[in-house]
Amino acid sequence: METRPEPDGSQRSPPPKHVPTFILDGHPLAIIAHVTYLGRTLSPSCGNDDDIQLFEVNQTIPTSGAYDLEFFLIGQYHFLAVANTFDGHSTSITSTIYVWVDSQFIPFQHIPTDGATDWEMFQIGDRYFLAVANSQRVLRHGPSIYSLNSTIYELNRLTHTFIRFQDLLTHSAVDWEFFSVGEERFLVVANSHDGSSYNLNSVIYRWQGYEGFVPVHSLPTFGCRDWEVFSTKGSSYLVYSSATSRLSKVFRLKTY
Ligand SMILES: [Ca+2]
Ligand SMILES: [Ca+2]
Repeated sequence: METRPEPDGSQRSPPPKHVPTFILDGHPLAIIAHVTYLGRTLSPSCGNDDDIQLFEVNQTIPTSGAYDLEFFLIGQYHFLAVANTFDGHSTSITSTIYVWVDSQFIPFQHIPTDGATDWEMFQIGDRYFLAVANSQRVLRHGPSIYSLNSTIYELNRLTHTFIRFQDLLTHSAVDWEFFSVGEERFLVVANSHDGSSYNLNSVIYRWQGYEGFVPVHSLPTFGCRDWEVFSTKGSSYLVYSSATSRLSKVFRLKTY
C-alpha cells in the first residue's frame, strides 16, 4: 500500500529523532516502523541528519510486530530485512527481505521465522550472510518454546535467494553481532531466556570455513538484550546490555 504525499508535496512533520537514516539514490531515507520516509536534502553533499530538510512518506510496508530493520548493500543492490515477531496469533510467521527498485522496497524473499527479533547481515570474503535471531515459538496449548534454532542464511548467486546455511540452537535470541578480530570472524548471540531462567550463557561462535560457525566461548549473562563490539588501538571489547539486571558488562577480548 502506498501513501501519497500531501498536495503540496510534503508532510511537514519530520520523523522522530534518533531514527537511522540512509542515503539511497542520493536521497536520505528514514524507515520507522512500517513507513519509509524519503527526505530532501539541503545540500548536495548530504552527510548528516542536519542537512535533511524534511521527510515525506514514500511507502508503507506491511509488518507484524517488527522488532528490527536491517539495511544492507550487496553489489549495487540495496536490501532491507524486516524481523516480524508476532501477528497477534503466532510467532511462527514470515519475515521479509525487500530490495530497492524504482524508489520502492519490493519483496525479495519471505523467510519463516519464530518470533524474529534481529537480522544481522555480514560478509566473509565474497560470501554474504544473513542471520536471524528467533526468540520464541508460541504454542496454542502449553508454554512457549524459547530454546530453538536461529538460522544463518547465505545468498546464493545462482538462485538469487538466501538459502539456509546453518542452524544454531539459541535461547530466546534477541541479538546477533558479527565482528572480526584480526583475520578471525566471529558471531555472538544474545541468549535472553530459556523459559525458566535469565541466567544464561551467551555464546561466541568462530568462523571455521567448511564447518561454518563453531562455538568457542560461553559468556555468563543475565537477561542479555544486546551485544556491541568496539575496538580501541590494540584491544577489542564486547559489551552487552541487560534488560533485567542493573549491571551491563564489558568484556575485553584477549588475543594471543
Ligand atoms: Ca539488526
Ligand atoms: Ca547489537
